[in-house]
Amino acid sequence: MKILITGGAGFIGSHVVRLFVTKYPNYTIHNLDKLTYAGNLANLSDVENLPNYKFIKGDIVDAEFISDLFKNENYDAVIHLAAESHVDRSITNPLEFVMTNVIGTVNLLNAAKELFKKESSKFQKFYHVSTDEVYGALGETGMFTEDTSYDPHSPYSASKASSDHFVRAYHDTYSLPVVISNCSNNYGPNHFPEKLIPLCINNIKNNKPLPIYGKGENVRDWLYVIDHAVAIDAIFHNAKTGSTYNIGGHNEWTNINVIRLLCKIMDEKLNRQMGTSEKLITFVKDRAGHDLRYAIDSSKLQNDLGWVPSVTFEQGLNLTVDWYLNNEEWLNNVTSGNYANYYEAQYNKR
Ligand code: NAD
Ligand code: TDX
Repeated sequence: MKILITGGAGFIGSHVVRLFVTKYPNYTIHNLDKLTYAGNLANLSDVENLPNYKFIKGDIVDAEFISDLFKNENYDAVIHLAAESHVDRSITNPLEFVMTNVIGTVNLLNAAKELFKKESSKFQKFYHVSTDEVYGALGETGMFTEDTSYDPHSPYSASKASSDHFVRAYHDTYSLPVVISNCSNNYGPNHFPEKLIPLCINNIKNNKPLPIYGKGENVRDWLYVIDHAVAIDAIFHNAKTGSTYNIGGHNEWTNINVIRLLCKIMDEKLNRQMGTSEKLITFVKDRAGHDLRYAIDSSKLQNDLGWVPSVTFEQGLNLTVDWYLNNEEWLNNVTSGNYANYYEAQYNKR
């Protein structure tokens, strides 16, 4: 199979690309990424020379470029992860999220549809990677299932919900073979340090305040990123066309308890007196429209495809902290002012 993975230089995409190029040496994997601030080719330096891997720099918002790419490459399948992904940025600049997450997705769907309707077409799957945030917020109880109605609250989740609707519409209208998964919060190596966990790892390391929105009582359901990549592999290969799967690890934590656990792990690893890092916790103004609680019911995925998470939260957080402490250069590069120029220069050298 020749598969186009979009957003493969980002956090989750890089783990998906690595899994596919190493596990399936007979597949050809093209990684299409615009290399925004969140895209980083260093995430894939260990696999970039494999013969079945190719990087393509490009913007999914550019309809003509996408259409030509599909015509020239005649893909068998797409796994679509490219997106603007940070809720706080969507509050500041919603239009960028509409462009990439909605228009970009529709451009890919159009190109896939054109390929699919050709008589000689081998196109067999458009896999859209989405989020649990499309379902809105839960109260104290209940879980999101695949049948929960959409009720997005942030510009980010509204743009992802819109893209999900377009994907389903292309299935129902044009018979495009699509699959969607909606996953809970990921954490792990290569996570950009604007998101809660890597931000706090970086700040604890540098003795900076840990900004907790509101009272820290919001609940997220955390999943180790490699477990998400493994679920995507299982769904890509086994899910029925037109189906949806929720992905989550039954692992709900309030934000304040996540950060307390992180502080404890980092005190141990940095040989600091227990309790040192917790003193950095600082309660700040709440995020606008902050969803109270997310929780995913992933029993369909577990029952149909036998997927289960491979690590507990404590194990995953330990692995994550180890990765950040062992990859100082990566962390320093992405947090330095020269970051964008640095990676553009790396790319131009290739
Ligand atoms: P990320 O922000 O780390 O990476 C996004 C990638 O997309 C980057 O490499 C970026 O350069 C690329 N990109 C952005 N705009 C582009 C464009 N116009 N054209 C081409 N490439 C572009 O995001 P992530 O956290 O890895 O999320 C990946 C996908 O998974 C997203 O669709 C997101 O909605 C979804 N998701 C994320 C989480 C999570 O916890 N991070 C959970 C569930 C679902
Ligand atoms: O500084 C912070 N302080 C804080 O209290 C940040 C950045 C976040 N938070 C809170 C907000 C959330 O309740 O922590 C929680 C997690 O925040 P983020 O890491 O920004 O993630 P979230 O908004 O939950 O969205 C994430 O999960 C679903 C990803 O960024 C999305 O791309 C994914 O779809």
